[in-house]
Parts: sequence; structure tokens; C-alpha cells
Amino acid sequence: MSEDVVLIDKRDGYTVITLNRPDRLNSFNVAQHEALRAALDACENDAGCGAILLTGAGRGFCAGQDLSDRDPKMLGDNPDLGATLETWYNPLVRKLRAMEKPVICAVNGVAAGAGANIAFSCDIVLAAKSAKFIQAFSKIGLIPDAGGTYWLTRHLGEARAKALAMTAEPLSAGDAADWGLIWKAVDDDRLMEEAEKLVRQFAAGPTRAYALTKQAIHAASVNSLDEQLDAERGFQREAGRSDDYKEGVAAFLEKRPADFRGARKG
Ligand code: T3D
Repeated sequence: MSEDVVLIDKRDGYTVITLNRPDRLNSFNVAQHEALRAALDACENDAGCGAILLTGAGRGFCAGQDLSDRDPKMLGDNPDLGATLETWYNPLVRKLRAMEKPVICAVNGVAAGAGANIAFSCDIVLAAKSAKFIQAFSKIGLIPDAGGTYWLTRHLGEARAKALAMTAEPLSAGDAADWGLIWKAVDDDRLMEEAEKLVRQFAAGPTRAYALTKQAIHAASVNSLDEQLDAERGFQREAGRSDDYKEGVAAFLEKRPADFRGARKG
């Protein structure tokens, strides 16, 4: 039953995962959480999957939590939102960050609440120019979650983080790119083409080097320069032991395109 709330399209070397509850702007209910988790686990364990493309069906990317599951008239007592974060949103953000394969997010329309912050948890975010990012939480008496307070503060600084979180004003895709929250805003009709070009490039690339690059960049946000130089030494030592490194150098010297094995070889 949960399959069709998330569509999984395995292509040559990569997988496209589409959140698929368009009549609810792909907001999360438990079924969609379960299906997305299973899809990401499957990608993680699939030797033929070198990269992941996450997007949404219909006119939105994701409107965060499905609020019809939080209707006070149905629930009576307030739900324990700490528990739902612990069970669903926090593991999702951690999984996207820790995934050893690049995760590209194509934000096809509005991304609100946790939907915005899940997009920011991906490695590379492209957004349609018409898309908007909305920290909708304050409108319902909540704080930004799914890493929102982290992404906004890290990428934008306190002034913009607080204003976006407390006003819940929509941020255009263009401003999100100019402010460094996402990689690029692209014309709506070119979004999927651009995203697929990128994901195909990663699928044919040195998967282990990408994983180590992610880890190194994540470590940089807490390390001193000395610590980071030491971390780079360790990561580069590992990258330098890979067949993909040998192939990359050989291809350069032989003036031909590299034929990386990447995820296909583990
Ligand atoms: O609860 C926990 O577990 C804690 C975790 C919380 C994480 C969170 O994400 S909390 C924040 C939840 N999200 C929101 O507050 C956003 C709510 N949605 C909106 O503010 C607006 O829908 C948008 C600004 C995103 C888009 O506006 P618009 O005008 O383009 O579309 P719309 O007409 O509002 O929405 C279209 C339909 O989707 C509509 O249904 P209808 O009237 O056609 O039957 C609307 O009710 C539905 N929809 C949109 N967002 C949600 C939703 N239904 C349930 N939950 C939603 N989040």
C-alpha cells in the first residue's frame, strides 16, 4: 500500500525517488515516511545505484508534516512531537547526510516546513525558479525542525535565519541560490533535465571519492583548520588507495575519459 506514495524509478546507474502525494503537496504522513525510508535503504544497498535524485510529484516538492494527521479535534491531547521527530524526521535527515552516494534534490515547487529542510539536507539542491522555501513552522506555533535551525544558521547567519523562521516569509528559489542555501535556481521547464544531467554525471563518477568529500565537508563545520587538514589527510589516503584514483590519473595521462567503476565496484 505504501509503494505509490513514493515512486521509485531505477535507471542506469541511479535512482529517481519521487514523493507522490500531490493532492497534499507531498506532505509527510507515516506511509510516506516509511516508503521513503525503504527507498533510501534500497538505494544504499544497491550496488548498481551510484546516485539518487529526490523530487516531488505535482506542483509542490513537499509541504512538511501532513497536518491532517495532527488535527486537534481528532487527537484530543497534544501529540508528542519530540517523539515524531525522533522516529521519522531526524533519522531521515541523518540518513540523507550520511548516505555514501550523492543525493541530488530537484525542488519542483513549494517546499514548506520540514519539506524545505529535508531539501537542504540533500547534497546538491536545484530548484525551479517558481519554487519557494517557507519555514512555515511559526504559523502553527512550532520551531523549524528537520535541521532547519542548523541549515539556516550555518548557511545564512543569525539575522536571516531568525527572520525567515519567525516571519515564515517565502524565500524565492533565486534568493535561496543567491544566499547560498541551494546550488542553483533553474528555469522550471529545465529543472528535471538539469537534475538528471547532474545525477548521471555522479552515477558515472568515483563514488567513494564523493562519499569521502561529503564526510570531509561535513567535518569542516566543526573542525579547526589543523583538525581539518588532518581529516583531509586521512580521507585522501583512503581515496588514493581506490581503483578509481588509478583510473582517473591513467585516463588523464592517456588523454581519454575516465571509466570509473564507482558504486559498481563498491
Ligand atoms: O508534526 C510533527 O510530527 C512535527 C514535525 C513537523 C514538521 C513540519 O513540517 S510542521 C509544518 C507543516 N507544514 C505547514 O505548516 C505548511 C502547510 N501548508 C501551507 O502553508 C501551504 O499549503 C503552502 C504554503 C505550502 C502552499 O500553499 P498553496 O496556496 O500553494 O496550496 P494550498 O492550497 O494551501 O495546498 C494545496 C492542498 O494541499 C490543500 O488541500 P485542498 O484544500 O486542495 O484539499 C492543502 O490543505 C493541502 N496541504 C498543503 N500542505 C499541507 C496540506 N495538507 C496537509 N498538511 C500539509 N502540510
